[in-house]
Amino acid sequence: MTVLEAVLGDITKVAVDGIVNAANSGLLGGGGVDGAIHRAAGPGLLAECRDIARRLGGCPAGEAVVSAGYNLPCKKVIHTVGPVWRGGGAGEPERLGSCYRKSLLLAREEGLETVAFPNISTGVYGYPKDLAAETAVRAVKAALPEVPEITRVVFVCFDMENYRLYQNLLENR
Ligand code: AR6
Repeated sequence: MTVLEAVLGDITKVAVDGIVNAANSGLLGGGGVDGAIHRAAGPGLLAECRDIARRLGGCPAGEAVVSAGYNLPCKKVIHTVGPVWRGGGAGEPERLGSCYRKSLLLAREEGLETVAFPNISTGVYGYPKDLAAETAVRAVKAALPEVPEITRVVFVCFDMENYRLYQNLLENR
């Protein structure tokens, strides 16, 4: 059975096979968790992201692409693009759920057994934290049967509010 857990901390420090980045569709870095991941990984990550962006023309919201981990402790970084919150009626829950599902499918394809997610879209993109947490946990649970090799999924929370939300949701699983 896959273990789902919430931890409070910095995703660049978590010991897992793959971490997920809350990127933007240009894939060329940014602030928040994206900035932290690029800083910790070093310049090789930006070079590879530039190549991916050139090849694929970027990454639309709800999709995911994979790169190496460079100086990070993980093997791979999965870059997914969350939706910008526009009030909830513009397909935001579907897109956000898709970020989690597609990231797990890609992790499986890459042979990763342990994966850490940040709280996608809940920073600059303005998604309400409670709604985002519910969607994240629901989407991950729904995808688990498709990714039986994945043994551990960590929700890495950077603030206490998110940490408490995830702890509550995971207690009631
Ligand atoms: N480890 C874990 N979580 C973090 C870290 C960290 N080191 N740093 C921030 N967070 P955001 P978004 C949390 O804004 O809303 C970027 O510029 C943060 O507290 O990083 O999806 C991209 O390039 C919040 O809970 O991502 C895009 O342009 C969560 O990570 C845009 O921001 C997500 O916040 C994406 O916006």
